Amino acid sequence: MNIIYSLDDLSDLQKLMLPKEKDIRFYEQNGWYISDKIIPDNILDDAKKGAEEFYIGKIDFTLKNNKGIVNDNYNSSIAIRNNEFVTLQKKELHALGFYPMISAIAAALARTTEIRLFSDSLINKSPEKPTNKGIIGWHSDKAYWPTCSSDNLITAWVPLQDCTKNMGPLIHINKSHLWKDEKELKPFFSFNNQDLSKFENYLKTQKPNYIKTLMTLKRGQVSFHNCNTIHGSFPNTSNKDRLALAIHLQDKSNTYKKAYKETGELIEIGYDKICKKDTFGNPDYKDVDLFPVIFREGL
Ligand SMILES: O=C(O)CCC(=O)C(=O)O
Repeated sequence: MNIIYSLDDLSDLQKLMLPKEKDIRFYEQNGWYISDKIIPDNILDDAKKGAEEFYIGKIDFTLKNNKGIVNDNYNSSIAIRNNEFVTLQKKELHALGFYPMISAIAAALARTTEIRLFSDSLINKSPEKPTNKGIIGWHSDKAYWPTCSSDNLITAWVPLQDCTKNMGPLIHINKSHLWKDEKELKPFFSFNNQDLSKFENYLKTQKPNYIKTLMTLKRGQVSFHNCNTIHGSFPNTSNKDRLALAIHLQDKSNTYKKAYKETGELIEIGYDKICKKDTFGNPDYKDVDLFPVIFREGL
């Protein structure tokens, strides 16, 4: 199942849609980038079908272990359903998550020659419910990955349908990846926090010029964000589900590094529990089964 793609796998038209130097600079300055329509309809149609099958328990490949990962069941009173590592379990989601244009763009933006999977999340945001609005709290991905040595990991967010403003699109705070060392921001971060206003009130006083950008994308477009970019999303007030696949990607340089809680306790993130160990007994972020290479330049 694991093919390593290179620029040679892209058509001439696809190569023209890769980010130019000015786009890469935009990404580096703002912490996010939106692609053209790069995913063909058939891949998205199949992925939607694959997601529906995944949700009723049909999978094509079994993970060796899923004890540390998020794997929500359907819950009628909760608007968000989040399932990780679906690209390694369902072939149509694999085809979407490993679509070569995604990792080629990620490699260009991160100025790296290799892209490896770090994880993925299939996120369904239903229309808001009386019991749960389905907000995704402000967070940076890196806050969840203190054991990663690199600040250059990148996430591709792929909505499986047009994502309009009322569907609660992903929102990035421009340039917030540059605040990565500001420890006072960290207590606000939580994917599950249903209160987006507390952090915004803080920003209004501490970063009065902050700008939020909505990833209102057309089906087939992809948004990319740096692992330190602060993002979240508001409720889905439409009458349709907002289904999206987030693919978290490692740049070539990323390795495991030991990280500690304030109490001195060693931090173990979920993926550390299921990946192979390296020769020193540490989590191996090059484990070919969990973190396969997707793209390598100049194969
Ligand atoms: O789908 C969303 O609103 C959040 C996705 C997310 O947190 C991510 O792409 O890293």
